[in-house]
Amino acid sequence: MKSYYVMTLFPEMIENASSFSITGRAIRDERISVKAFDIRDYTKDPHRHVDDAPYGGGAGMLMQVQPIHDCFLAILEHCGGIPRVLHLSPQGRCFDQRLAEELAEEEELVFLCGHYEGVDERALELLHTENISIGDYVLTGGELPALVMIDAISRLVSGVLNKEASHEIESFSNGLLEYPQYTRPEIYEGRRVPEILLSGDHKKVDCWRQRQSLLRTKERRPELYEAYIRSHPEEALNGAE
Ligand code: 4FN
Repeated sequence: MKSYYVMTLFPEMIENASSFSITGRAIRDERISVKAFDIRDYTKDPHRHVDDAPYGGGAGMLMQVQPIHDCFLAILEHCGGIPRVLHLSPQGRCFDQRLAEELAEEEELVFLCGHYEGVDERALELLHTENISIGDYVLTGGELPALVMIDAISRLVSGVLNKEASHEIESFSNGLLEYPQYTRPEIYEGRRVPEILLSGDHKKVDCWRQRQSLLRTKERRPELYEAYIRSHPEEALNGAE
């Protein structure tokens, strides 16, 4: 079983969100475990404070090193090895499918979620954190990024998806966007499902879908298209589209 430990000031946010859908089932099936550790439980401050003003002045508060360090030491007690510690941070390397695949191989992962203006630098040094970002926008904390990562990673863990779904993983993560998809009814407000999808000719359908994926990716995510064509040059669209 893969174990994911989340150091956070809002443990309910982690436990609640991961109890639904595919991650929820994976937890119940004991394929993964997601445990939130409340950093506040480890403070030695009589008023249970976990934050303080920055040395040198400036706006806002920082998370203090002591509760984070002691929380981490408590997590280590549950770990078999030395886990990678991922600090969710706008200063991080961008999280992508390739990193999700790499992290899905790890038996244990620790996530550190920041709040306020961030974390005392010494906590990051002591925990040997790797900074990871989910994208360029301002957030109020690292919990949603940690949940995004756990969602993307867990579905890659063996046995978490059903057979049909895991068959789709390869095509889903080949680096192209999905082709347009349709379900019943065949006509809605005069809009028909493309004729080829009703033809029953699976070869033609596959061919149409692959071309639609390439067209869409080139149009909507040109940088993903360029990366795909570098590894599959024979599939390049000829430009007459
Ligand atoms: N964000 C930016 C620049 C400066 C600050 C922020 C910002 C939460 C603790 C970090 C944000 C985005 C993606 C964690 C943003 C992420 C966070 C993330 C995050 C509170 C301090 C903070 C230039 C990116 C807009 C707040 C840019 N992925 N500070 O959001 O934790 O993981």
